[in-house]
Amino acid sequence: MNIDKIKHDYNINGVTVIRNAIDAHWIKEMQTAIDTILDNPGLASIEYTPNQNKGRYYGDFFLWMRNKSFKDFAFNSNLPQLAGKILDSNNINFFYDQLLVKEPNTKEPTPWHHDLPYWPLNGNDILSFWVGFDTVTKNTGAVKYIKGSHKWGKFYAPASFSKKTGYDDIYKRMGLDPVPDINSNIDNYNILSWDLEPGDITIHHPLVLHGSSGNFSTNIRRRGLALRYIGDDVTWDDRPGTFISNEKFKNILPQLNFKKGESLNSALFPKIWTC
Ligand SMILES: O=C(O)CCC(=O)C(=O)O
Repeated sequence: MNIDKIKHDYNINGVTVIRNAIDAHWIKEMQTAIDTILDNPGLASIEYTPNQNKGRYYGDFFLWMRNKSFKDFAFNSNLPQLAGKILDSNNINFFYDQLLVKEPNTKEPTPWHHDLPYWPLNGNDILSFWVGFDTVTKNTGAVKYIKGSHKWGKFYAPASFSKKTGYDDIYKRMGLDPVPDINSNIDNYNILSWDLEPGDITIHHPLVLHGSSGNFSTNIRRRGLALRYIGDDVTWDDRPGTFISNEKFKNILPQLNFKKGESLNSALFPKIWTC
């Protein structure tokens, strides 16, 4: 693994891929863990696919708090150290994990968005790994990224992944410009996307625009997990309209009580790596 090249590509493009980054034993353990979660949805989980549609787009958050395999993977795999090296941080805290499963025949896309506006955070030392636990292709909803968009100097309003989740109203409180209509002008954008085998990962910057199509396969699943890590310069930001304003998050994070400018270092966002 060439860390300098990974850092270079991540910094220039806002996203990069690493092949064979995850050991096979994690893949097996996590496939089982994900299926357990799918059978036992959590308090903050969201079914993005409307009842009348085929397929299933399932979202869930902070899995590490209720499943030992998710916690082990997030804390004890090679990912925290990799985050530290890419971000050049002395310490890495875990922000949260987010499950994004698109079963076969799911037509719901993930809208174009960038992540930071959803989060009560300030800082640059933040990254997400996207780990696929199936073979992921364009047809099954491989995530697409707009090359270099993390350097546009934009902070777009969060886009709601589904109309029925209650987020639409929350996100409007921010008064930000919406993400432009990228799909109607797709030729104007430089899109990066990779087919992935289990074990491959992508790494993306919190301001790079990204989204995905549905899973149009009739038999191949798309089980994806995004893991968000934060480094040295990250502090709490209490601006209104971030995802924690949703009642669902109050169910799973009742103890949230940070003030603007505070470090997140705590039992909720634990320090899991030091250089
Ligand atoms: O899995 C997807 O479709 C979108 C992933 C995403 O938005 C993220 O990893 O931040």
